[in-house]
Amino acid sequence: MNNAPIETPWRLNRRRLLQAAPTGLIGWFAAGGTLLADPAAADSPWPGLIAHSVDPPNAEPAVPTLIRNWVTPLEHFYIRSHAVAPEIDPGKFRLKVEGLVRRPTEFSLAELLGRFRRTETMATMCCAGNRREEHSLIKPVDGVQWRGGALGNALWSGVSLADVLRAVEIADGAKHVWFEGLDPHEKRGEQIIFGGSIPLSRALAAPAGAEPLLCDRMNGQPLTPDHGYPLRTVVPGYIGARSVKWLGRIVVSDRPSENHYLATAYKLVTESTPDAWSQAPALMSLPLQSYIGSMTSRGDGNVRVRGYALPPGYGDGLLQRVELSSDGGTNWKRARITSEQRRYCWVLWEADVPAPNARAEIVVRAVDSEGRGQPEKAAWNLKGYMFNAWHRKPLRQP
Ligand SMILES: Nc1nc2c(c(=O)[nH]1)N[C@H]1C(S)=C(S)[C@@H](COP(=O)(O)O)O[C@H]1N2
Ligand SMILES: [Mo]
Repeated sequence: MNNAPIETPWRLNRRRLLQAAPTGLIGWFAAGGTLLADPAAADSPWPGLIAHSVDPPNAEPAVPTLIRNWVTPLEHFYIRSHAVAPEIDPGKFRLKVEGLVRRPTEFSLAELLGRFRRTETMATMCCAGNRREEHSLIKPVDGVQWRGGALGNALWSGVSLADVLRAVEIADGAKHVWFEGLDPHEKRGEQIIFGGSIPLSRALAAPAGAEPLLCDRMNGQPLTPDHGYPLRTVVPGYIGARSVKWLGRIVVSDRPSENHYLATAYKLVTESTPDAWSQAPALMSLPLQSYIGSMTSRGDGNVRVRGYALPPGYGDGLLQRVELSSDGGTNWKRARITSEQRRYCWVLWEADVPAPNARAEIVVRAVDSEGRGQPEKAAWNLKGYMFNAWHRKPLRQP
């Protein structure tokens, strides 16, 4: 990774944007609008991302940038790692598949990719900690204070996890599939690795085009070191933590993984007691989500609002509608979906809503395909996961 100072794309973009912007947008800037304001991007070693930390790498794009594309370009794809990316020699790399299987196997990359059909999955990866910054307004929690950019949509490609599991012949009693990363790091004085598991049923049954993958390519390029080179899992609809990067071992088991990131982290608890941690279920499916990315004054009393919405990871993984209010939730206006719509993929939307005055607040909420909406308020939890309250954004920062 290049740590040298760079001319930040943020400064370039802002200047270019101002040059190219329609007058309405310049008016919005001049009026102190909140569009794109992102000082932290200036210090980031990743062009295109706001850095929260460099070691380990944690960075997210500014949301106005993120929502320009339905398929997220790599330079704007968030990075969430618990350790610096390990250096892995692709020639020496081996994936072990073992546990409750009749044919435990060790695959080289070439064997894995040569033996199974190439499979593509379009899916949105999203961190369970996305929007933690807002969650911390209820009561502060530790962890990376993600804004609304800890997600990205990509075309993942590799081999189907189900194909590999069938080839090694799953034995009786198998219920869970463990994944282990090759990224040892220290946690409370101990060396641990990142890992987790998913139910076997999820690994085996998935709609075509949304299959969990052992993935070596992202948007047509080899995975970058930060995104898990040479191999990672991708589990559509599940929290990002279940998509294990730098995958080194798969274990089929009758029980969930005992790895820290499955057994103790990524759970909703309100107090840190052994009982609370052991009793809470491990988080899997992503919650329904929506977010306002940009607001542009139209000069006619309306404001054009753009953003994203993410269907939940349960059910059919689709959305019914996205709606906005500028009067605190009395009247709602349906947004136009401006992107493709696919299972477990986000949508981009836009809407023109009345801006009654400069202090007005715009609110967005999404509704899933079964008619369930987002909560107006979200419950606090110790780790600040799964925050999906209606997103509110004042037209102008006070
Ligand atoms: N081995 C390993 N896999 C990992 C992680 C990690 O730290 N180590 N982070 C997880 C988390 S919390 C998320 S949200 C996603 C982020 O994937 P990305 O960095 O490619 O966006 O990777 C997951 N897989
Ligand atoms: Mo995450």
